[in-house]
Amino acid sequence: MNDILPNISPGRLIIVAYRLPFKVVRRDDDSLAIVQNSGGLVSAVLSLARNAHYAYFDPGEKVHWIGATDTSFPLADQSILETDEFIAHPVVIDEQLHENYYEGFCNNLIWPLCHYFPSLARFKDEYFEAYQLAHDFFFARVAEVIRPGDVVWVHDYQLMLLPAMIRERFPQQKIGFFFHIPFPSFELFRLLPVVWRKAVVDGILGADLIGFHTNDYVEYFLKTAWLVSGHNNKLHYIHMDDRMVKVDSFPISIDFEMFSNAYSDPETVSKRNEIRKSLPLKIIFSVDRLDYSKGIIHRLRGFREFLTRCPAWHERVSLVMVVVPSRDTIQQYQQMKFEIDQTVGMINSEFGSLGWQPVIYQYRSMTFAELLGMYTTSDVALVTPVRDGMNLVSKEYVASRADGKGVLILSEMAGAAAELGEALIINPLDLHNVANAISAALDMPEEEQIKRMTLMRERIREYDVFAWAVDFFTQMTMLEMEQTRLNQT
Ligand code: GDG
Repeated sequence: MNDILPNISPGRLIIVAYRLPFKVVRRDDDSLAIVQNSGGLVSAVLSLARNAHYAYFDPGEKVHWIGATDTSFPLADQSILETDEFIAHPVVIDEQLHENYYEGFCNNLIWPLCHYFPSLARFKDEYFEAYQLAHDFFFARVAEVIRPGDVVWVHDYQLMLLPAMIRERFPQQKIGFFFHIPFPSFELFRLLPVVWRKAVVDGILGADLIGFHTNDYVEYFLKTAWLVSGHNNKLHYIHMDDRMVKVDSFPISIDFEMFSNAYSDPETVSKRNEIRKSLPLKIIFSVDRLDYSKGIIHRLRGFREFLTRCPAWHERVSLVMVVVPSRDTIQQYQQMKFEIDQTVGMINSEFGSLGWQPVIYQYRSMTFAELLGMYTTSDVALVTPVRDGMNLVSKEYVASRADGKGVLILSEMAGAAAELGEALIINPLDLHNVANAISAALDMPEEEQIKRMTLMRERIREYDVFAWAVDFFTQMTMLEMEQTRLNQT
């Protein structure tokens, strides 16, 4: 990259995301250490920083990560805030502020609006005040850390005001922004009060490069930027007074090789044998966090419809449905869980027998080995969000099927559907459509499964999470070159 871009001098990479990707552990000698969480974003960032050929960042520098901590983080001991590759900068937000900022503005307003649940959105002045105030805390950390030449990469809906705050104080800084959830159509976005929606759009436009998962989200954002802020675009470029902003799609991905290699990992093999022994039937698998956007109830209704229509499959197939606990202190989520529990009970009591449980339902999280065991054993993965920014579970299922077998049923409302056209694409709200897809998946000949899987695997292998991150920064670099050229003319 340096050869191609001799004039670009590498700076440090500063990630700002709502959460720090670390947990605190106590060592045997009682001292504390921070341990990196695993996760797509962390791996992608590390690969960028480690790749010496990719000279956008200074390889001699650690990656700085600014993010909030949970209360277990021992702030007094600053010495543990550094790992071999990261320097963590904790942002401390007190409980009351956090309640209105994160639970309030982020999760009671932006999340439901962006996932097309406007009836669940709560509009409270104190939410927006807290959202702004919380940004001051994140910004203070950025201002402490930042140096000329650094690249700041801001993530997601919890930090939409931050790019403009950084731009105002550090006009020359290179700033990227990535949005992980769906950006909704203007008809949804316009429900935000006028001042709030303008602050949000102008906040995001503080970045040089703005990334979304799909072209649809890009189009919705561009239209919103025009209608809310009067900024028009030409082929995804917005010309501000003194600079250029680019808006584009970067479909986030996964570490393909890790999932693919895990197929033959001894731990996965042993889990697979365990599962096959205890459940010698066809297996349909689903796993997601407890959330109304994930379409868990719709999935159950579709499965029930399938059982009603296809008695020949009774006693021969089970749906293994894992729901990972999330936000379950909130009444709305408790209610949702109650409805799921009830629906599972109804299906099992209606169709089950002494030797057969149609839905095997677990409300817990799984270890990575268990997850891989399920991915690689399941005949069908049933992924039915009613709205999802991307959906990594669908990509992980495909990547882990190194045997080429298995069928993915995927909601058209997931960002991933734009890339995984060989899946059986369904509308999760249409239970007949879901039921038909389940039946087609269970009947699909092995040859066709392999044909579809192979195409999807190749696509994910090619554009994995590392390619995603490189793509983002390559575009940042091109933008910078273009800007330099324009400044010189
Ligand atoms: C947001 C957007 C977008 C889940 N349960 C267990 C477990 N997981 C892992 C999966 C997967 C991840 O969590 C879930 O990723 P998703 O993409 O499905 O969803 P969100 O968490 O809602 O993420 C989403 C994403 O950001 C990235 O931009 O795709 O649309 O909503 O990696 O494997 N992992 C383990 N045990 C579990 O029980 N080990």
